[in-house]
Amino acid sequence: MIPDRARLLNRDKLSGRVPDIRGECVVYWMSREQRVNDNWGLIFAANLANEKGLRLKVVFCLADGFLGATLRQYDFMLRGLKQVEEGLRKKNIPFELLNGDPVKAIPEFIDKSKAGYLVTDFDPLKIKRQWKKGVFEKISIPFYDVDGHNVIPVWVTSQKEEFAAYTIRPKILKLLPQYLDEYPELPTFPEVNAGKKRAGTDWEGVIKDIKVNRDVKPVEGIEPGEDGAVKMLEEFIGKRMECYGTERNDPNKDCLSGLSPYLHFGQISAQRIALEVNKTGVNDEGSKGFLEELIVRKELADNFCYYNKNYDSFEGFKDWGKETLNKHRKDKRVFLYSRDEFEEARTDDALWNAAQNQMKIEGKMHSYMRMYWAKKILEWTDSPEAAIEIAIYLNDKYELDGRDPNGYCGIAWSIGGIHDRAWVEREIFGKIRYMNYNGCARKFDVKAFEKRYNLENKPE
Ligand code: FAD
Ligand code: FO1
Repeated sequence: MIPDRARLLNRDKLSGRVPDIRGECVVYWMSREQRVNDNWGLIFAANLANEKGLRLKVVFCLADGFLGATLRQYDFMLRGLKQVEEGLRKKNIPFELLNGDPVKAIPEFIDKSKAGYLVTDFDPLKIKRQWKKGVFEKISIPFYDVDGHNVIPVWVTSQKEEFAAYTIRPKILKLLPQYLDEYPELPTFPEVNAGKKRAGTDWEGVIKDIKVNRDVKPVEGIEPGEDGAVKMLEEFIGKRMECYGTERNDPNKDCLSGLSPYLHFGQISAQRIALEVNKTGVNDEGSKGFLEELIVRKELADNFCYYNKNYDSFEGFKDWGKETLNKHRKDKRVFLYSRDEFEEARTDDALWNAAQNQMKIEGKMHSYMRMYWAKKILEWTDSPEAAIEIAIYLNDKYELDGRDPNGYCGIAWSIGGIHDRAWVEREIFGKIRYMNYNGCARKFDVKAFEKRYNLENKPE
């Protein structure tokens, strides 16, 4: 494992040295990377445990209502975690599901289990950073975070907020040959590591009892967890990657990977996906375009959220974006909708309504429609602030992949021009890139898309 994938978070607090702790175990606090395979954080924790002659324990801390998540996302996540527990059992690694605020639950677990080291996943989101800071203040053992989400750790690729894809791409491409390496196998621990025989977690009970908004139901027909992720990847490589190059912007075609929910919950790693795509030996527009999204665009989104603490608000836009939107604040809006009207897909635009319904039914709006969808929210609300708030609210409530740096970045791109350039100035949008119905109609059969999502499939 390349050493800079892991960082000691409390180096200063520990006066710059890693003390030789006499704890009884290493704790891996799983959070963003919810998988057994191909997980750098888990590999790092396992190696540390073996090196120090300690046991290894894995915990996940379940927080209710995480950033507005509903039953839809919790159901998907918890069914994936069930597979994690089963996979770890085969390696004699005990798994424990903790509940409540991690700032309380993790230090308590550290004390109870007499842990010597704590390892967790890197995550650029503010809430995760607050959790880690809170834990950090309460513990005095070495505390590492490991970037198992990006092929190249965010802090290695760049030490600042990047301007656009063209500024981060050369940095990524230069480091990629070194970082896109095969994963070592996670070691199986001796039986004694498993500790006392415990009944497994009652996952159905957890799903039944968790206190979250239960109005947004789980999505039918999508298999969660590592098993589901592997099948989705195989299907994409075998059936859809070929058309990704030419037809990925057509929402009526099935040419996208469908991997974002799995990536969001860390049920598969981007590095594994890239390795498998490379193994096919296919180097056409489909595979190249896909790897650009999977690596360059995705790692740019993490860079944005890591280095820009206002990633989810107007304040996070660049000066040119703020200025141009400010200049057009008072422009007349032909349509103005409330959050409820958007949510209930009651706008006057059948294409927008269809996209909203697709998200509500399938938990995943097509990539191309996501841009149109967010830009129209800007056009039909009375301020960019209101637009961002509504877009984040709806995205995170209904998308299976919501609450992700890619989402905050996609919304900031659509509404604030982040990572984009200035375009011809027009009403409301100023110099922010504009999209309209006729532009969509030139690209794909909008009527077919509207028919698919606005008639008999419309949710009650
Ligand atoms: P594919 O095209 O098959 O791409 C493969 C992977 O590459 C994706 O799973 C994703 O990890 C990454 N990727 C693709 N497009 C982008 C992009 N534009 N930026 C960063 N990474 C990308 N993505 C989310 O994961 N969660 C969200 O909540 C989310 N909300 C978005 C909201 C808006 C307004 C916009 C414009 C984009 C949003 N995206 C979001 C980015 C993108 O639309 C989705 O990642 C993509 O639709 C997921 O489908 P897929 O996995 O089939 O994509
Ligand atoms: N991470 C956790 O560590 N604990 C949770 O209870 C939790 C809930 C959750 C619900 C929906 C969702 O979309 C994400 C959730 N995550 C949780 C975090 C997630 O794994 C990601 O790390 C971040 O959303 C983005 O990177």
